[in-house]
Order: sequence, then structure tokens, then C-alpha cells
Amino acid sequence: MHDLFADPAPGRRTALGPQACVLHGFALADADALLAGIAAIAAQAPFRHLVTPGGHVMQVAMTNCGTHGWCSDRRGYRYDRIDPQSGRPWPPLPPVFLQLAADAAREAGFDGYVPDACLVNRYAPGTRLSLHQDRDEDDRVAPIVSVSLGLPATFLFGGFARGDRTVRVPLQHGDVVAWGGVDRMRFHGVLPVRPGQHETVGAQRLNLTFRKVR
Ligand code: MD6
Ligand code: FE
Repeated sequence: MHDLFADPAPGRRTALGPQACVLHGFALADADALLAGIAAIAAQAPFRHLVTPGGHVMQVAMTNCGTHGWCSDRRGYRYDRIDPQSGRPWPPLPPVFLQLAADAAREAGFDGYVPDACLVNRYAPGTRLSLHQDRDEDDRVAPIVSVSLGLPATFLFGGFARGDRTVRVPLQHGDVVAWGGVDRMRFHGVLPVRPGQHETVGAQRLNLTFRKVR
């Protein structure tokens, strides 16, 4: 693994592949609106720790908005239109979420992006996300658009096999990563979040990952 340069200025872009990049600070202007949206979503569909098919409790706490929500339990991973905890549909994607995702996707080279799912992840200090591919979506070309809020984290971006070398990508509050097209199926993960306090978000990292599922 090697480090990409430490702290690029907002407005900069770091290429991670032919169709993958970091848009530094792209979500900064919308951060407060996004945080308000997350609070409203969590009031209807609270964060929860899902169980993997293997029986492990996930460290990352999750909820969803959009027509499809990502779920995991002993039966497997899937998307469901209904929140299994409440029995009701997931909250809709707030307009500011849709606009930001479409704007970031366009900036990354993907025009006309209309996600139908947004997984909302909460990382407490010490929480990590092991290397994985996002492979539960029907659309394997449309980008994943990932928005970082709160505590910084190190994103790992790898190849098409789990054992391929990874690059370490430092992510700050307001950074957006987009990967689609030929880079859509790359392995990725998050190193353990270091303890700290973010001035508006507190002692946590929040992440939005937008997807086109159907
Ligand atoms: C991130 N998250 O937190 C990237 N994927 O920066 C993911 O890639 C991700 O948080 C699938 C499920 C949850 C996630
Ligand atoms: Fe992922």
C-alpha cells in the first residue's frame, strides 16, 4: 500500500482509475443539509447493526433511504423496499441527496445519474469496513457515489481481486469518491476510524453511499 498525498485542497480531484476519482470537498457546501437529512432519516429508520450471513454483527451501523434499502441477515445480503425493522418503506431520498449525487457523478464523468438507494453508514471510532465489492446491485456500471462527513478516514481502493494491491486514500469531511464503469467492481474498504471530535459531527464518521440498484 502507498499513501496518496496527504491533504489536497477543496476543488481538487484525485484520479483512482480511468472511471474512479476523489472530488475533494465537493459536498462541503451541502454538508449541513446532508446532516439534517441524515437526522430525519434516522428518526424514521434508526441506525442498526446488521448481522452478516456468517453470524457476525457488523461494526458499521446502517440505515437507508430511497426505494431500495440494503439489508443483511443470516439469509444473505439483499435490497428490500421495506425496512425489516419497521415494516414500512425506507424514507425517500431527500432532494439535496439526489442533487448532490447527480452533480458529483457528472463531475466524475457520469451524466444522468439517478440513484434509487442510499446506504447511510455510521462509524464510531475504531470501526472499520473490510475489503469488499458492492455486488448486490443489478446495475454494475452506474457509479457508486460515496460522501464522507465527520471524522476523517482512510479509504482503501484496490483491484478486482481481494488480494490485489490497494492505495490508501485519506478522506475528509465533505469529500466525495465516485467509482463506476470499468472501475465499478473494484474492492474497497475503510481502515479503523481514529478517535477524535469533528466540530459539527462529533465523535463519528458518517458516510452516504449512493447506488443504482434496479
Ligand atoms: C465508505 N463505504 O464508508 C465506503 N459499502 O467510505 C462502503 O464502501 C460501503 O460503507 C458497502 C456497505 C457499506 C459501506
Ligand atoms: Fe462498498
